[in-house]
Amino acid sequence: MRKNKTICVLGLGYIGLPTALFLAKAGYKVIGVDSNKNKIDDLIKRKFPFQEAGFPKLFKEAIKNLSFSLVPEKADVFIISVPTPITKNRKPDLRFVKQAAEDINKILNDKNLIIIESTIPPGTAKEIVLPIFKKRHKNYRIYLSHAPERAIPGKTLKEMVEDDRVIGGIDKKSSNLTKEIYSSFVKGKIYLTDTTTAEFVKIIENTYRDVNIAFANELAKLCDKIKINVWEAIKLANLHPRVNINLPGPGVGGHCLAIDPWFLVRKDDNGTQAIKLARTINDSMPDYVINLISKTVKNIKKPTITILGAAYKANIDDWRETPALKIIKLAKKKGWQVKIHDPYIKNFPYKLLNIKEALKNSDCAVLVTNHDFYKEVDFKKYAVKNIVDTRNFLDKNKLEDINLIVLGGKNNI
Ligand code: SAJ
Repeated sequence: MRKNKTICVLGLGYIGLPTALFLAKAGYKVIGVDSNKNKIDDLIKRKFPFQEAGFPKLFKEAIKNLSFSLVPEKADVFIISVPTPITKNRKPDLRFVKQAAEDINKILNDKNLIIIESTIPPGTAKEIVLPIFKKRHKNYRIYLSHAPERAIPGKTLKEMVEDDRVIGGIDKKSSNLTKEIYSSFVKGKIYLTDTTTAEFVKIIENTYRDVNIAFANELAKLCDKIKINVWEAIKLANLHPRVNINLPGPGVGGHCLAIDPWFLVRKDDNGTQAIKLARTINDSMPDYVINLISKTVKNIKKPTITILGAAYKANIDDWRETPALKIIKLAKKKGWQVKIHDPYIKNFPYKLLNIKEALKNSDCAVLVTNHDFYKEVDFKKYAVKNIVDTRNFLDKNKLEDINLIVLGGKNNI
């Protein structure tokens, strides 16, 4: 049965590519589509655009049912997995989703199923995407659904298989057809609903986390003022059976938490005060980190600081929306010299140095990303005088004689 179906996956990013691989491994004939020629050329040569444990093995298992193309080809099922960024004014930018729908439209057949994986504002499938198909193919029976993923970068392959999923179709048949496709590799439960609810659920999951982290960041600033340690306070509060506060940090990065809440805000600007405020608090953290660094370098004329970790979170090479970029820009604006190190990132807008060069003659090392790599660094060997630890990550016992400021620790203000 599966072998008779062809699935065309549009957008081979962090989710589209593994989805294509899982479906090909399950026996579907899969065409992976991306407009980036270099990416397609690399994939044909089996070079992966990002690092994830298990990728080469999965690729090997999938390859016999897999082909790559720069443009969509005729298929039974189309999966749209393209980016949905926000504009400068923080409005949803649905350009890529609309383009994907237009591209599919040119080759669409009666009774095809279109699945939107990309995170989209509530109402998009029904109000924006469906009319694109209906306009051109008035007499077609079109099946359409939203099947958002929940996998967390760093554990993508594991979570794509194990997580429960929510699928919303424009009708029951669309939901059921989509469930059948995903059941080929998802071991978690699959819950069915309508498209707008599925769109909403995906976004409120990320917004919940963003608001929770904003609360933690606000507590960190407060603890600096009243001179207690926020990390200890949160740990103790979380012992309560119904309290689960996230951790503070240098700000919220990644393509999800920093973006998706705006999709809700733009549905009702006045009715989403808590969500908006959370975004503002999280966006303010790089400035707060700069203030902490300033305390350590205030007597130095043109200080040199070292950014440790440019990825948006630990042990991955993804730097989309990373708070490190904002910290670098703010530091440069102050006239500081900035050196940057990251053990995973290959290409970054600024030059990356090895750890020795990065820490040489540095006035302050700033731990931005809690990569395990930094646990092993001997800061004394590199004669580091000041450290700002924005994640409460470094082992204090190894840092005696170094002036250490922990975000949300005591005595910072
Ligand atoms: N962060 C904190 N404090 C915390 C947790 C995270 O400051 O306690 C920061 C991280 O350092 C990072 C940012 O938040 O900069 C986001 O990281 P994350 O690990 O919270 O989430 P993402 O963006 O990698 O993945 C999220 C996940 N969503 C939820 O956990 C609700 C993932 O399950 C989604 O699939 C993914 O978004 C997505 O693609 O939407």
